[in-house]
Amino acid sequence: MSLLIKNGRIITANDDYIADIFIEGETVKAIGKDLPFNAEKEIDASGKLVFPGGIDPHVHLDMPFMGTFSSDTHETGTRAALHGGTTTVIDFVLQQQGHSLHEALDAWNGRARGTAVGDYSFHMAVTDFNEHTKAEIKQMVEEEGITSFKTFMAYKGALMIDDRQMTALMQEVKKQGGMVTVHATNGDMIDYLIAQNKAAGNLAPLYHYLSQPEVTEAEASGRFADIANYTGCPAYIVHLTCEGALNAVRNATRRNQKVFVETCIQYLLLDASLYERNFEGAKWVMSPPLRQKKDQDTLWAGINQGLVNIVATDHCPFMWQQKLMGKDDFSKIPNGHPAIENRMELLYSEGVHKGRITLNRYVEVACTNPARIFGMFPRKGTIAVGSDADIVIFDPQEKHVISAATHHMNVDYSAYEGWELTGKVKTVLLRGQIAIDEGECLVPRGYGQFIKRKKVNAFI
Ligand code: DUC
Ligand code: ZN
Ligand code: ZN
Ligand code: ZN
Repeated sequence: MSLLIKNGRIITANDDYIADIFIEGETVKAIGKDLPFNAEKEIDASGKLVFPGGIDPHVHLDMPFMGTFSSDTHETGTRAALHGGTTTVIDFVLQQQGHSLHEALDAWNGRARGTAVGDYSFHMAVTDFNEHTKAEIKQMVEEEGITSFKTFMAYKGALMIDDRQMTALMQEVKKQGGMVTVHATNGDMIDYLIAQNKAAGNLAPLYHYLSQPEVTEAEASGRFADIANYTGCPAYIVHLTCEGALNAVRNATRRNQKVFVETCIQYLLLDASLYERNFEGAKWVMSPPLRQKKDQDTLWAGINQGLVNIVATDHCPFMWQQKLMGKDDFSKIPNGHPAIENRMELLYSEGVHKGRITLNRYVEVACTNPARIFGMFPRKGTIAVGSDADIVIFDPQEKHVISAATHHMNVDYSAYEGWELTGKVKTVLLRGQIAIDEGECLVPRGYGQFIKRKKVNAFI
């Protein structure tokens, strides 16, 4: 199939110009003014913005967690992502403690292969680092194209590794050309505060927030950066939420260390006052929790300072019935919120439309940096000759309202119900196919491909 997108305003991380894009098969073949090609299909993109497909490098699809499974499968989650202009996601494979990385990968392949609608890759979460796991790191990098290794400094007894394991893992990952990523919060402090609140009869969602104060994240972020600096391992902090944690990263830059930082859309837009709504606050029970307005300001500034490199979601949806598991005990509320479909439009409306970030910055943090940092660039994350034709045609004027009644995620509430946005995804291409057009998905279950990733270049 060949396709010509005419007269769109093409935005990449660096450029902003009006041109035509000629696509043949899965990739972009030519870009220029008045291209002299005949295509089987033409799309008039006059007056529209044309972005690279969004990349969300932090999602949890069909994940066993806290006694249940996140409610979007690889099929429903990637389809919803496409509706919102995200063409590639990176999902987390979770090693079970006492088991191998391979067993976990087999389980995730079993759920995602042949079902995902959009393209996807995997991070490998190492929850038990030992001699056997160590031997598997090289295989993951060399054979599976999985080059990022997620760690948890919290969730003791299920996911957490200690600093001894962290140091050893970083040494091995560095050697094999990978990157270590982290959920950076102090698990022991949090476990103590949870127990203290429960003992005092403080059981509402508000106490989820009060059990994970800013210091738990700032401390762990600094400790992680220090261990990474010592080992020389490329390092990335997922879902950074607050001023204290960003200051730990800022400090690391003073010794010329680069620590990559991801925040998530909810930490830019929502704050902890939502936990004052009694049990309704469970909709936003996630870890780390939402923070304060001053933290939102810090994060927006961090994006513009180049300290915050990526805006992801940590999409981890649960049905309201699942949230009710914690009706009488905040520590049993499954952690996570749905956003995979809303990220690109929320960030455009609240970021670009409201003048907080430029169009180029928008593409950089939502599309290009995720591809660069995680080894998919330039195949993904930009609009260029030879790149995959993953393209979003976007109407910057159209207004619309977010609602669970109209979203495509498999979850029965929206964390952004009633939000009025300016700017809407109109058409989405994934590897040259029209995947979404005017709210309809045109590619089948199983269209999504697993994307093998390259080794890490720490100096991007
Ligand atoms: N935080 C969440 O809110 N959900 C999934 C895992 C995590 O760390
Ligand atoms: Zn296997
Ligand atoms: Zn996390
Ligand atoms: Zn997560």
